[in-house]
Amino acid sequence: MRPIFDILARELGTAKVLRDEARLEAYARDESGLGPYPPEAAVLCDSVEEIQLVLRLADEHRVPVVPRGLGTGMTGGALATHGGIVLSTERMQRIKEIDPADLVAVVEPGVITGVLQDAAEAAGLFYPPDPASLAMCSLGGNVAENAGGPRAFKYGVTREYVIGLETVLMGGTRLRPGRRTAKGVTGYDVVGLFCGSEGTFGVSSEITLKLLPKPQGVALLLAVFADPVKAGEAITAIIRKGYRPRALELMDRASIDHVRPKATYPIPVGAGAIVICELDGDEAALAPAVERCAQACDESGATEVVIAADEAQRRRLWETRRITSPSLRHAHRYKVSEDICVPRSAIAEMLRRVDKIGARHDLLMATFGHAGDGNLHVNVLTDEDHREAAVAARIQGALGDIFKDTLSLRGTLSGEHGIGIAKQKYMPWEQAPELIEVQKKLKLTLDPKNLLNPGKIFPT
Ligand code: 2HG
Ligand code: ZN
Repeated sequence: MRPIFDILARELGTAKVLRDEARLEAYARDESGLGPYPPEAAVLCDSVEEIQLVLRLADEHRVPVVPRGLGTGMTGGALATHGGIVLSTERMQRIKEIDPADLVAVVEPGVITGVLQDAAEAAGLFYPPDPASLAMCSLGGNVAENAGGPRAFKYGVTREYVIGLETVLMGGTRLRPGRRTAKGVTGYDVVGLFCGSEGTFGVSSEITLKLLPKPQGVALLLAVFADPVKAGEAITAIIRKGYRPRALELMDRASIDHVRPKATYPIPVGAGAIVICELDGDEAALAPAVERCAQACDESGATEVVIAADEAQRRRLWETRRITSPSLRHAHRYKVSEDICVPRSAIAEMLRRVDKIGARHDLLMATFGHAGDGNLHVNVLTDEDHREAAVAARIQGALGDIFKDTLSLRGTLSGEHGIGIAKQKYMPWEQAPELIEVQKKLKLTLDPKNLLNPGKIFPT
């Protein structure tokens, strides 16, 4: 047994240093479906000092450390593929401040995203980033993955809200990059660099977030189309007209049909695709804005447009949208979720190609997600044994085609889930060797022994 675990147990107490197989099970998986990769120990930190201790000792003893929020990541970023320690910030759940004058919140990394949103709203404020897992993901994980969600269409992703960090490097050095002010260009944008670094640069111990005033009103409409391509064209039409809903989502027939029996919102039967369009703003401007979007959908061939009657109905529709991913995972023996992103003008074309890819490889596909951003969750599903060579080859063939088509349309491999271990082999398809090399050098500048979340993002 490595001596570091005894030292950690002595310093932090055995309750915070988990070693037994049964307890480690919970830290061996995430939402990627990859693994299991049980770590040798999971250390549950309560403070920045404890994070520093773990990273100092791990560096001295040359033990890999994998930072973990609440394990909702979809690309294996929080998996201990190289053994070692999983450092969990799940217990650091304090909202330290919500300041309506400075328009900031200061939080510990284990705060659940939805909990911060509710607390901000209770103070008349607004924290926009809304990953679908908002009821069970943490802000530390959101920062590491630069998480996004439906409202990114109008408000952008996590990086746009993280203005300051306290973060600990491998070896234990504590840094406080960023600011509390509305603006600031002192030095490099180190905060921006850490957002989306997938836990390979440092472990956040405190996050300062920008808040907005809470929008006065919110309204939602749902438009039904014969097929996803038509829905994609409607989305492009709304964007071309310069309308600014806060979310512009799509669900295709496979996603809708799957989720309908569990839906708390009655999705029209026979829908080939739906577009969910949510708007916010001043009450007086809202009704005409909804009307304009509804008309754009009509003109693009919607067979039905329904406006949510009240707040309860609006919430029910989002619940239905949010359960799509976990529900598909439970229903199928194998699910791999992609989160490609294509330029907005190419949304309909990508949907056309996805349809062909499913047919070509004889695989069930369900596509949904943040289509207004061109960010499509193309889910490849099968009930066959995905470990069987022929099935695995079909799945790999489909994924390869999805990425090839995405890149040929000038898109990108990942719009919100990151690369992790799920997509690292495709990195050279998108990025030149020089660019990958620069990023690897950057990583080694911050972590010269390559011990913090090793083996992620880049091809190994
Ligand atoms: C969502 O938007 C999540 O629901 C998960 O990003 C997507 O499972 C998926 O494909
Ligand atoms: Zn998503």
